[in-house]
Amino acid sequence: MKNLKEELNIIINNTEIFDIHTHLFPSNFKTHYLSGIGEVLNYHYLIAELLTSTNTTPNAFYNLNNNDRAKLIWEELFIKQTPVSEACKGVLTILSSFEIDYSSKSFDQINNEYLELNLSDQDILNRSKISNLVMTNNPFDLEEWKLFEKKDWNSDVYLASLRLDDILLDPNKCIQTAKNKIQDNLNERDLIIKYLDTAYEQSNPVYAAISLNKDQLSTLIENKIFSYIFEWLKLKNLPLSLLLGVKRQINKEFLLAGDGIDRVDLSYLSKLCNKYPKNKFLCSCLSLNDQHELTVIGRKHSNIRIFGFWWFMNQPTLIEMIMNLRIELLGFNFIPQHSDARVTDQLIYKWSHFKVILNKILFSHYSELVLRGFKISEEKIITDVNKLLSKNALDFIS
Ligand code: RAT
Ligand code: ZN
Repeated sequence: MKNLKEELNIIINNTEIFDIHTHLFPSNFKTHYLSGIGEVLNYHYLIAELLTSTNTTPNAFYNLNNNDRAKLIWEELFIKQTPVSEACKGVLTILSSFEIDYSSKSFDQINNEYLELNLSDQDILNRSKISNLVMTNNPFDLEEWKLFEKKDWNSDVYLASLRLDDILLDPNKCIQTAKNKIQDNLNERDLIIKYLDTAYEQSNPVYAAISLNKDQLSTLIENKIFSYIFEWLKLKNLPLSLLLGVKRQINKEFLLAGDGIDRVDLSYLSKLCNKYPKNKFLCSCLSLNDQHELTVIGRKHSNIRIFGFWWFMNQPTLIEMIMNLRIELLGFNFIPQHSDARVTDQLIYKWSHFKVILNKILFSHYSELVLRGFKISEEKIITDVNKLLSKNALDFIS
């Protein structure tokens, strides 16, 4: 085998990725598809940075149109300041990957050069080696759900997931939506289940998902509607993805950029795994505080699979530390990353940044095995990297 680092680099870059959690939509779904450098600059991670590091008020910012927002973010975060945060570096990774020389240029100049690239979503997926990705589909958002009335997009590439947050946040709205659709005299719980059945038939989802704060996690186990949903998920063999530890709107004025972290009690996660041993759970936690316990839970219950570095955890220093911990406790039996991309072009940076860390971490673990006389072959590395970037996720959802 050639130099291990080089070999790893080649294998990681040639392995196809299954991206298990995104907020992307196919390009034909024009009302929801986001792409281009203007949208990349409008990312809520960058909006939060702008609103906390400059004099721009949320009100003034949100009164601008998208183009002017992008312009302001470019001027404030990339020209006046040094764009050193992870979200800022991501923008620079995208521009430099297309060899756009952005130094001393205005947003309009960069935007024009970027538009000339004329990138399709498939161009970006190919470039990032994404074979499939999972969307976030809310069956109670009827505008968004119109996607499934259309047939002009590739449902083998863009896979569906049922996002169920609304059932906890606004059960009455969900019951009403179900009533309108089902038009039957069923009780509330049967209405919801029947509505989910319809949504399932329409979208063929690979999992259902819900994000939870502290209170929502600790009461999910006694939630009436959810006890039926767990049964339904089991019947469908559909995992439930738990996104744990978000506190929505800690600063309401920031809108989508205003969510923060909540302190969850992961003993409730263990209780869920025990109470529903035949249900499958995917799980990602938002706070660094929860990562050690989550990893231990991943060793204690075979019906849970840890995935990704969610949102505030998606920082290189944290990824390196926690991914090492996960490997030390779980071997390669977890799903190391998802992109959470909202703009298709973000796939480029989310995955290329992660691959650098993956390379470094795998190199150090393989080197330790070599020191102990273990033979690392090219085939072994290909198998491991394929597990990490694709197979573990595919196996768990199938
Ligand atoms: O990372 C994000 O973009 C967040 O705003 C959330 O969408 C989060 O990932 C979620 O799925 O709730
Ligand atoms: Zn997300």
